[in-house]
Amino acid sequence: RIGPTFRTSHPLASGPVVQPAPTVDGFVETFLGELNYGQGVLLSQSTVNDQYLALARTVRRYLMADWLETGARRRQAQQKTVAYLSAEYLLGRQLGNNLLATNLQDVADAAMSRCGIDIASLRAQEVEPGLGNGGLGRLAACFVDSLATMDVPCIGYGIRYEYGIFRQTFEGDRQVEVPDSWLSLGSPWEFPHPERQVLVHFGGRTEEVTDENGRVVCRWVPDWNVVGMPYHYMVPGHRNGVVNTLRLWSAKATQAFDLQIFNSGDYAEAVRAQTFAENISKVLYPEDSTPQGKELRLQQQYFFVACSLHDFIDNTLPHDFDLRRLPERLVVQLNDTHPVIAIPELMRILVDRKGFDWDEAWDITKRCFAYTCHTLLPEALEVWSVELLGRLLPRHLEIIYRINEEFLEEVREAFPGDEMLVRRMSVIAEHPERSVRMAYLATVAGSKVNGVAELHSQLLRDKVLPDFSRMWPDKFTNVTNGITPRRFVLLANRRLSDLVTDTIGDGWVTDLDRLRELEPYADDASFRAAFREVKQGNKERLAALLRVRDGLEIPQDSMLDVMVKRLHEYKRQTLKLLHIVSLYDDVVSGRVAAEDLTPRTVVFGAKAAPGYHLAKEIIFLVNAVADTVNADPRVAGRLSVAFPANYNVTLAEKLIPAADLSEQISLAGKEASGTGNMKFALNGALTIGTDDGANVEIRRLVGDDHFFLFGMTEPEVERLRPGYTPSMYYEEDARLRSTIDLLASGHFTGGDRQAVAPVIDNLLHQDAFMALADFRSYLDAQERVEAAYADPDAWSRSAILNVARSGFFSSDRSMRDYLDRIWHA
Ligand code: Z16
Repeated sequence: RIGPTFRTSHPLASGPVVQPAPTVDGFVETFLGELNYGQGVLLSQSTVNDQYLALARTVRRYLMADWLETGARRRQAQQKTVAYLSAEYLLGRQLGNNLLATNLQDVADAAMSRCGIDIASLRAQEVEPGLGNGGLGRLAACFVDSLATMDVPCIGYGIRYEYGIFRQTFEGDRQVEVPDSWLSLGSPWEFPHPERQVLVHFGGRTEEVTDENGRVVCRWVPDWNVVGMPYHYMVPGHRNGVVNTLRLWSAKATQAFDLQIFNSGDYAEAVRAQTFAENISKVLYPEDSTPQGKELRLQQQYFFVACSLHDFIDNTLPHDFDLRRLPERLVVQLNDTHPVIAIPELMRILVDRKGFDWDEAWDITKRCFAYTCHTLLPEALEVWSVELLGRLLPRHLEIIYRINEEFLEEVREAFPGDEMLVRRMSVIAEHPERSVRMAYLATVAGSKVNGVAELHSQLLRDKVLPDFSRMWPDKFTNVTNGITPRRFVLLANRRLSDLVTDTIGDGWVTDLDRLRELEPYADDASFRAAFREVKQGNKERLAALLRVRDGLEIPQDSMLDVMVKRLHEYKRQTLKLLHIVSLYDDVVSGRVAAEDLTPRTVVFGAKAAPGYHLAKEIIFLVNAVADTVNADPRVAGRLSVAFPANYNVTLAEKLIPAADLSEQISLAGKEASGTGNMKFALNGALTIGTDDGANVEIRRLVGDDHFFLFGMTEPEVERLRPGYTPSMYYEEDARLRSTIDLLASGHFTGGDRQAVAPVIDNLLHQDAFMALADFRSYLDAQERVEAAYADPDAWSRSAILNVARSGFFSSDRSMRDYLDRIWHA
């Protein structure tokens, strides 16, 4: 701590924190105060950005009393706290969410219009904090929302990247990445806390020394360090007076470091050193589920983990806390392998700094951690070379080795004489280079390991960690992902929310199972008509947005078919592309009359990792097909393709409520869960999907008749895998052949066959995710979609049943499952 905490018995110090009046007058007064005294401008001179910042600071004033009080209550109660450790939080815009949480939407609207301000333009001014890549980061944001709404003590720990996920633009149909300087116009939602900054060490060596009790102990002699500066963000519960904290760390150079170099007279070197330190939290790595093993990324991971554990143990727990009881007060949830270095870090704190003996420290550590795995892709399971880890964190490497030695002894005892097994289970891999398997470390140390959907958890046990699940069957569990209905229904889909609330009351917002009460209304013609009006309204809102945002025209009387998610081969955007080309081909070849085509607008949203070349080729091809199809009068009004750039949470909130059809078409066994699938179902879209991830559970809940299933099952995929020959499907299926030939001909690329070659060659000769094998089945399912869509009453009945039966996918339920199965908090 920098200086002692202020303590006084002065009567004002224990008095209540005062909130501004939640009236239009009170709001106007606070807003003008913020504008004049906070921002330092007159209303008459203010810019939209000034007004946005003042509005944000006004809203946060209404949350402040609850925040301070929640903090005080948590310090008093001394309950078990969930420390959610996540390298990513994909929060989305804060203003709308916080107005919703405080129930100040209408007051704020009225107050702004009294000031002559259009609040919509202020909302549009906010740059969303895009501190995540995709599903994993958005999941973390949904979880902290639910925990606040459920009044569970939780601190979300993470990294305050100066640049979040890049902004995507298209130039000549190709993705170009622009840095996301989300902080540059001001950051009204964050609070720096220099009094809680933490020093983090790196590098150097270890040595053995004799301590004051004559014991030989290990000491880490690091050779450089940085400071972690925490920034706090409010996480309000839904209208319940609770505000939890998200604590994100930013890296700074240490003063001592600076001074030393400044005194040496080398100014340029000092500045360089500062830049070096600050690089650690400079930018989010833009890879979703295929991390590159870069040194800076390991630095980021250790940086935020070391800050977070130190913060909890030394600055959050009472000063005299007996750390033997740590597991009663702390449970650390590891969001994927990114924060797994926390395990040796806690061991180091306990053994090297707090003087515990190894066994006792290990017992405490094991009871504090639990690990969530989010993938099945082998390339996504993080591994750090021993060379790198030993260079950056030599003491942690020693600790990992000792954990592994003792663990492998345990394996030998449980399964005597099986040295192959010992080698397979070792936390240290020997090939292709000696390295640390972070998922294994997490499994050895964690009290629980969970997958994120039933199928995924099963495959995790059977395919990814079979030896571990044989050794510790009870360690493995499932918690199916969820999404927050506050942001993704109430905020994103006001029309649907009002209809639902008018019909069954507003209890569903915090008890999503109550959507079941809508089931009978699926058979009520006037409800169905109202439901269709909601969808139509959302489509119009989307069309208006895309017109100004992207210059795109979305036809109104057409099925809105949406595929939005990161660009990845396993997710199979190319399968969707083949479908579009085959529909187009049907018409231009004269096989199908344009009038017989179901009017359809396909919307894509997807970012590709900047170094993922094939993914970027796929983006190019989608754009090229979109250009050609949209310009061809032969399919005008029947088929169009829109690919708005820079899909993010803000766009998702507009797109998803407008969708009729949700595309969830990954190869079975590859998508751990998916969460977009849940958002669509809850907003009344029907799913066309494979038997993968949480699709399995969605289909089981909504019913087979209200879900368009296609494609191989996971066991079928595995049976087909050996000797899979994609060109065989090309040879044997005339429709597929015609589709691929049209693509390959250069028809969509101004005659340039070279431009399509990377994608076509891959499909015909690799097709690692078997798009060609599922093509036929996908087309058949799309025909079932068209038949169903032709009957608007039956379609809306199905859509209503999707909403009514998807309450299970609330992240409140996910949190209850974590609490019951893992945290026991
Ligand atoms: C990620 O977003 C996911 C997995 C992963 O290993 C790394 C990242 Cl950055 C995704 C999964 O792909 C998705 O299926 C799942 O729904 C999501 O994590 C949340 O669990």
